[in-house]
Amino acid sequence: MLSFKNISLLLLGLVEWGIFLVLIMYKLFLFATLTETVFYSEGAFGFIKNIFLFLFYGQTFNYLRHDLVLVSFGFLTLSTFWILLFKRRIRIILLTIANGLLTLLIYADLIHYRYFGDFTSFAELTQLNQVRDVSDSIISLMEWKDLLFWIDLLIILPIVIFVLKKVTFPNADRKIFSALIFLFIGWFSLAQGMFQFYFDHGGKGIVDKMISDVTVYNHVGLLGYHYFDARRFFKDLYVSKKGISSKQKEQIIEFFRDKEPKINKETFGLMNGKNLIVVQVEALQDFVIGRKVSGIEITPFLNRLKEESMYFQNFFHQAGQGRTSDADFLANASLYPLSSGSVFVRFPSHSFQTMAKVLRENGYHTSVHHAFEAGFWNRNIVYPQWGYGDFYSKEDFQEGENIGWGLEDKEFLIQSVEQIPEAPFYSFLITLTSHHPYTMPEKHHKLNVNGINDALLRDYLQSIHYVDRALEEFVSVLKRKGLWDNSIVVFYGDHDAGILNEGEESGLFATEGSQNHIDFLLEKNKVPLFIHLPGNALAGTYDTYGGQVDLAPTLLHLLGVSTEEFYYIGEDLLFSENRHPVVFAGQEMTDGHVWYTPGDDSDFYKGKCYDIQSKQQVSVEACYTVYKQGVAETEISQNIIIGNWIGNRK
Ligand code: GP9
Ligand code: MN
Repeated sequence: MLSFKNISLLLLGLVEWGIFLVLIMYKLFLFATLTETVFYSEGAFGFIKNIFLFLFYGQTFNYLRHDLVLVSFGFLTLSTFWILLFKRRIRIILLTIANGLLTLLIYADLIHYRYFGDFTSFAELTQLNQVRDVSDSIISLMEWKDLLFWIDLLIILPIVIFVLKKVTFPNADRKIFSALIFLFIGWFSLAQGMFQFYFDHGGKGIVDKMISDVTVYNHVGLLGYHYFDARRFFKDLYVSKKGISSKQKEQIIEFFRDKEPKINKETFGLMNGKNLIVVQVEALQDFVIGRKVSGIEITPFLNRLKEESMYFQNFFHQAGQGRTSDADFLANASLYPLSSGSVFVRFPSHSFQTMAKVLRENGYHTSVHHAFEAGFWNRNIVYPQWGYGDFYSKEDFQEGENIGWGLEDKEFLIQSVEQIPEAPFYSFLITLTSHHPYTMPEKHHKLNVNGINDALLRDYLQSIHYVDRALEEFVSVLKRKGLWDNSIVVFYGDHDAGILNEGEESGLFATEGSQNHIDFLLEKNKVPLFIHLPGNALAGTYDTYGGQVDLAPTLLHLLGVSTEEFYYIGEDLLFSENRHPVVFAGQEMTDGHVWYTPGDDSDFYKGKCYDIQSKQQVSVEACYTVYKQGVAETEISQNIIIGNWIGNRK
């Protein structure tokens, strides 16, 4: 009977489930608000108003992606409708647990977003043991207002405990009928939202290429993103078991068959038999080079080094979510990293033509040094595979002063020199002191940064100033040991520091006051590259546009190892004609003439193209050639990685 009483009872039976849905939808909205993504600009009231207008008048708005709301609602309903099949007591317990778990996921995404600018991924969840090591960074990323995520649980938990203890529910309180209705509603919302995503917004392209996690989120919300991320993770697992398709194999072969050999004949083999020392410096960006604060140079040592070595002033980091590990992969394997997750984490056992492996085959001794947990980024699994004879990690270093994440760089670098194997050798060193959040004890603050308001920028500059001195001491030890004059010594930054905001104090500091968007784009990913050769050979400032992917061919060519037959995407930086583009994570790219920024899906024409010289936006067509090549290079890299191309060829 459809009496008033019956309807009321039905609704009452859905109360806790309804509350759960509202709370999680609210938290997803809160997430968007705090990260200033998608629909935040309308505020909560505007958001509700827009949903209302959409539901009753079919009006859609740019800022209200109705599919985004539908997908979130659909996922929530589909994943929890079955809870209605249980008796009320169990239902309440299950919903409370589901609320706790989803809150944890959304909150982890928030913290992740604050640091990395995107969300946690399935591949990272399998690496949760690393969380312990980053607890300091995580705490610094928390804010008081984040309590809004947890406050409902703080209120609900005592109520739940009370209700479960004191209240006896009637027996027949299962909601089979309601569960079925909501199964249908959930499925319908999800299907509707997904249809929109696939048909109206290029969803297939977005998910297939996974250009960026944020793009997926922009269309299908946080839960939708997690669904596609998990789907990709398991697909990868399957793909890497099975290998790549024969069409993809042909593409790889064709790509390298058509690739022009680019060797600078004058510099090839110039450093035959010399040692190679590569120092990857944590978060070192280029805007600090040559700059002063309160009349003091930020990097006095590197500024002097500029005169004695090759300094590339248009060199960029190309790391993605894998951060330090991506930079390491780019530099050592000359392939672009994955669009999501780290190669170290997702495919730690796959083979690559790494510099260590190649040089080892050429009679070099090889070592890698990093004073941190050996398991971080799976290094303990990856490095032996990559051809390093020795991996020196945290436990191999004697105790010294700890700053930030661990042993400070001076001690780290000096102790590393002791560990370096006998000549000829290749040693790869990864520094750590200048890691986010860049805080150091006061006594190490040697710059006067009083004129700067942005606390993070202040700490960053102090930290880089400190590292500059550490590098100076490192070089003086190399000189004392006679290594400076028979080694190629390389310094470069692993990735941006995550501190530059366009138009704000930090961004303006980096662009030296320029408000031009192009100036900001250029600075944000630029890292310095110094290649010092014995006798200051080839010293000078180079304009060539290049990135980390170009390091291995450049260095191997100097050492007289040809990479012509290698599956390397990079090109010798000393060969300056007709170069390939610099491609960034997220598929921005530049060739030094134009700069392409993609739109929010994979459609080339939705992107923006800028002319670097005139600093003006130009017709997107002007970026087409660069885009075509950049996308091809990225796809080839991904297939080589995922298909374990090098490993499977043996
Ligand atoms: C720690 C270091 C961390 O081992 O690699 O670097 P990150 O990837 O966080 O910049
Ligand atoms: Mn790093």
